[in-house]
Parts: sequence; C-alpha cells; structure tokens
Amino acid sequence: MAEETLFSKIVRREIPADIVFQDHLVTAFRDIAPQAPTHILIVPNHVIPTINDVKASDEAALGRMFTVAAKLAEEMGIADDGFRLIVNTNEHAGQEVFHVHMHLLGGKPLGPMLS
Ligand code: IU
Repeated sequence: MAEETLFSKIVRREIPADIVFQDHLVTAFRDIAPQAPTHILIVPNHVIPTINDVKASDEAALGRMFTVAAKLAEEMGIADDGFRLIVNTNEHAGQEVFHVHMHLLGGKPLGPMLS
C-alpha cells in the first residue's frame, strides 16, 4: 500500500479544497495555483505514486479520470474550444506531488505543449 499524500487528505476532506466532483474512484478539485482560467486536478482516491506504478487493478480509477475530465470540460464550457490533459511523471516532467493527478487545463489558448 503506497503512503498517504496531501491529496489523500483532500480526498478524505481532512484539508480544504474546492472539490468539483467526487465518487468512489476519483476526486476532482481546483488547483491551488491555477495556470489557466480552468485548472482542475483529477486524482484516484487511492494513492498511485506515479504512472510508473500503475497496475491493472488501477484501470477503473484511471479510466474514470478521463470520463470525469470530459464531463467537467463540458460542464465548464471548455469542451468545444478545447483543453489539455497533462500527467507529469517524476523529475524531468516536474512532478511535485507523488499521487497520480491529471491536470485539466482550459479557458484560453494554451500555446505549444512543450517548453
Ligand atoms: P505536478 O504535476 O505534480 O507538478 O502538479 C502538482 C499540482 O498540485 C500543482 O499544479 C500545484 O499547484 C497543485 N497543488 C494543489 O492544487 N494543492 C496543494 O495543496 C498542492 C499542490 I502541495
């Protein structure tokens, strides 16, 4: 079992966050330092430290992250103009929190993907 993370505390509502969706598999909340007008993090409720650690038993939660991203993009009015989904992994990608999270970014033109 992977160690608890700050995002585990958000999932359990032990620390405050602006949660926009939660079910038994995933939780979505607004990023504390938004990089775009819409910036949501979607996380599995259980800890998976990085994409390097995913197992077949994680597929339900990982799949739900995409369906929730699509649902939230639609609800937040960014689906048609477009949005970006990012999952950073380890140092070269700048991963800061070792609990897999999908960034949902939109609400403005986002420019080239790589910098
Ligand atoms: P990264 O992919 O690990 O670099 O992204 C971590 C994100 O988590 C980053 O955008 C932070 O602003 C965000 N975040 C947050 O929303 N709430 C927190 O308490 C902490 C980080 I720590």
